[in-house]
Amino acid sequence: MKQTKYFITAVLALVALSFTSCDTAKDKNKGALSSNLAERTFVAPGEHDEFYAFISGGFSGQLSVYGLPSGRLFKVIPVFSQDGEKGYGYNEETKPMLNTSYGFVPWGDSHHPDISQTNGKLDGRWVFINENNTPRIARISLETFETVEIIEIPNTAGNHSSSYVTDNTEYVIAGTRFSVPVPQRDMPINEYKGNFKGALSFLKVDSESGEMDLSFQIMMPGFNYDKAHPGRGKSDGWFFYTTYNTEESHTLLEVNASQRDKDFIAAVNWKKAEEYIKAGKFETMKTNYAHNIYSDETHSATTTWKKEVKILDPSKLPGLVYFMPMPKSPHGCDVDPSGEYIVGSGKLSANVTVHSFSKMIDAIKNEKFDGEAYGIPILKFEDVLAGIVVQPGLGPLHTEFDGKGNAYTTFFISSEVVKWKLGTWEVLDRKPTYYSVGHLMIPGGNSRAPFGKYLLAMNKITKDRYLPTGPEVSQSAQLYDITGDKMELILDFPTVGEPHYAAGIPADLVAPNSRKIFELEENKHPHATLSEKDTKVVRDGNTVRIYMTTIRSHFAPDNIEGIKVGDKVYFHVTNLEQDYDVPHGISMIGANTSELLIMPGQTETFVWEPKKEGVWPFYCTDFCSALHQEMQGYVRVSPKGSNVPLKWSLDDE
Ligand code: RUQ
Ligand code: CUA
Repeated sequence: MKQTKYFITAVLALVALSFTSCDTAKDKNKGALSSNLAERTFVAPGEHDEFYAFISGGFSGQLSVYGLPSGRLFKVIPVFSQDGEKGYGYNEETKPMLNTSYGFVPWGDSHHPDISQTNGKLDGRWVFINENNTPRIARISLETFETVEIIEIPNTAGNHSSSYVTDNTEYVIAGTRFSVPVPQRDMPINEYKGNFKGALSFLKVDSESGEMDLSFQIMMPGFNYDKAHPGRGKSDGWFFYTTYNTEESHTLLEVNASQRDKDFIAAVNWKKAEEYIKAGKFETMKTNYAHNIYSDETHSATTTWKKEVKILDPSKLPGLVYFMPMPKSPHGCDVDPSGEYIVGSGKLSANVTVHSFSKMIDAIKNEKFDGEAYGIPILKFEDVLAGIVVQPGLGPLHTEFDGKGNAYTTFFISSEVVKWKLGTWEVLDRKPTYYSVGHLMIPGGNSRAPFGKYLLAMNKITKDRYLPTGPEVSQSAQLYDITGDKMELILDFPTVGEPHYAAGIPADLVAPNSRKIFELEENKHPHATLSEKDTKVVRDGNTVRIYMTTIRSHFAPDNIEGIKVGDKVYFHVTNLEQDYDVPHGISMIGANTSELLIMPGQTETFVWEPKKEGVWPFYCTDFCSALHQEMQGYVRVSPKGSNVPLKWSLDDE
């Protein structure tokens, strides 16, 4: 009897053992597990993704468009950097988009995309994104998926606490990470303290056109303004900014800006700011900044130089700004969908600290202040504290929300995403990320109505995740299914550049409005050619303008003579196609710019300055039809001073 018992135990143990080893084996080659995961991210051929994800490119300066859950890359939208693929920043039409008060800047550092909202819900009209290095905010149209506006931000350096929108996209904001002398001037660096300033900018967004206008700046003390978030719902009307270096140190910040136990969250009442502006309580400062707008009618961008900005001084304007103490150099500043909780992530703190909007309002009403900084009242930490998530991980950075009462915070140092409960502050789940996660995104996760199905983590370090590609490896994004109690990592995919934040939206809020063509009869480009019979070549001194058209599968004209060395030749090319997905390209040997990629109904221009006599071909760069290879032409270039007459033709006519 005893023996039988032993025998059964032994068998059970063996069975258990074989189960374990079987599980481990499966885990190792990820057989059943990965086919199950693959199903959840698989979008069958011909089917569409459920979400768009707009992922910032960081040092690429661009914004890439991915599908979720597949992780497929659809487009890289050029924003702050030139892009030879699309001619952006190279063709004459889009060059003005990169004008700044520092001159033409061909590169940018793009950080935080945010989708426009109506009543605190994503409305799918525009994406805003900030440029950190040469302070700018861009607006991208979700009809054309093109950058249609870039505005420079004056008095700013390191435009990082940007570019988030209010509940009704009344404003998109920009804030300076580095404080600087305002106005800029020659002065000793070690006189920083008390003299440098931090500008917080409020850009009004036109509710119809989306056009931005720098309404006013709040001139804050010389701290670093790192991240920002608008109030939502009950806290609509406020904006919150994390600060660090409240020590106002100007050197070795890794030590000197980490002295204080607490920095601040700056709470800015922007409705109050509007009142002060209305009441004329501002100063007008002379400045100079570029405002670049691209028109879908002229297919061209123009730069307007703005010369003034309205400045509000918070030390003199009661009720405009309050400081809430927040532990240890906070980075992320995130507001939950109800608008009650303001989450600050102290990079050097072991905890995540959450402040309460209603407590803040009470403390302000009761005037319970704990001193002031440069005339701005400081609230007492305990009076505004909602709760603390105790020791959830190391190096908290950013938090997003699923709309079901949960928050998700990334931890850079401990490489994980931690799910915790709003109100009880308990940690519910944690999952590793590979590796060193920065931002995370839940579609609509910073709005009043998140779509809490997927979470995208954006990692700084990739190491062994993909095949090696030399010393530089791609950054990676990781997708988690967050519909269950526990998060599940279901996909990782490489990203373009190094993403800082992303914005996700259900595809059906965007896809139906996506533009297919530009109407030819609405083309108001000053050098458009609307039919082949209107094509021509015009000389004015050394300047030659070729008014050219494209249609499958030829250029008109395709033979041009009478061009001379030393000429400046403008190719104004109009694509006559009126069908979806039929762009034509054009490239010219010896042109020191990029090709053009011209959408149906659009006109674009490049400049060619021929340096050598001869007969030089041009061709279409976009495989447009079975006869794409036949889509080519010649330009005859004669020596300077030659009298070969100007001539152009198609089929010798
Ligand atoms: S900020 S993680 Cu612009 Cu956090 Cu990048
Ligand atoms: Cu047109 Cu190829």
